[in-house]
Amino acid sequence: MANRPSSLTSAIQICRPLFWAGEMSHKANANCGLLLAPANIRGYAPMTGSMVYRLSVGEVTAPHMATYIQALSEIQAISDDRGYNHVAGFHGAPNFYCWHHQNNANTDLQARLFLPWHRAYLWWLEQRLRDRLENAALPWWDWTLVRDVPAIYDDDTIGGRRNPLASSTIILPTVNPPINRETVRAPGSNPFVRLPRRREVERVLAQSDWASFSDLMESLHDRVHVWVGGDMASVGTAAFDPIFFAHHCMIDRIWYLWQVRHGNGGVPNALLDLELIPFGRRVKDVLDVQTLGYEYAVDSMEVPDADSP
Ligand SMILES: [Cu+2]
Repeated sequence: MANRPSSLTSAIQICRPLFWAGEMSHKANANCGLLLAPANIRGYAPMTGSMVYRLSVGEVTAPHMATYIQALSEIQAISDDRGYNHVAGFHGAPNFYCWHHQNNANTDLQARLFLPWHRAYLWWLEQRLRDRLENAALPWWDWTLVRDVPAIYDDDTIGGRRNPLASSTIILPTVNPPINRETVRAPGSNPFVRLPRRREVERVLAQSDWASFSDLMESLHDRVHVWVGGDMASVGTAAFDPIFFAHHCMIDRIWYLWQVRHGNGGVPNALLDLELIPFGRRVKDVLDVQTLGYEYAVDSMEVPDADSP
């Protein structure tokens, strides 16, 4: 599966959760809006010109990783508001728009915006990537299966060039003291924290009400930040480490899987109209991933190219 013969066309199979498959009923699958998408999608090209398929973090030879790496290295080189450094600053320093544990630095409001705010955040970064390469999509790091920093995020160089997945340069001249350095990690160095296991995720997915699900997700999520360590362990700098987005993509995907199973019914009405600053979207605008232009392709497999002899 990892090595894709070039004579074969990759097909992305949608809506067939792999490791929660046993728990997914056919009814849940049938309700999944993803069935609007054809079962076989040639290559990774968006079907409508506006949809991308998020896949798991793959090998350096995987086409979706090559596209992602190219787009990411381009936006890391941009210093204005289209660039990675600027977007990373939305989460932590200098702007701290992010929501964790019902709090945000910029308001006294208490609201369970962790999942919707971060979904809008990922979407925002994905748009900046897609400004460079239309097919670029965030990959997710499934830390229940890959129990270490994925190799592709660990290598200093890829193809003789700087690896944009390994680090980024934090440039924060206006914070006190100013920061101008590469991000760092210390994976697994905290003896009190381990990466969440599949059964823990399954337990969280079984929660049927929004509040319990959101809170348990958030604490699983916290552990991964602490496990990666270094900049990831601090809200102020976490998003400057490119692995942040692979981790949060996994979180967003689990929310998506929860939505397939439980719907949105439990999201309180009071939450739906809250604005997700600075993305110009409200909670109700981010409940359906398709309207944000992406899907989670859960599995990929090879099928013979119909056009090849
Ligand atoms: Cu986080």
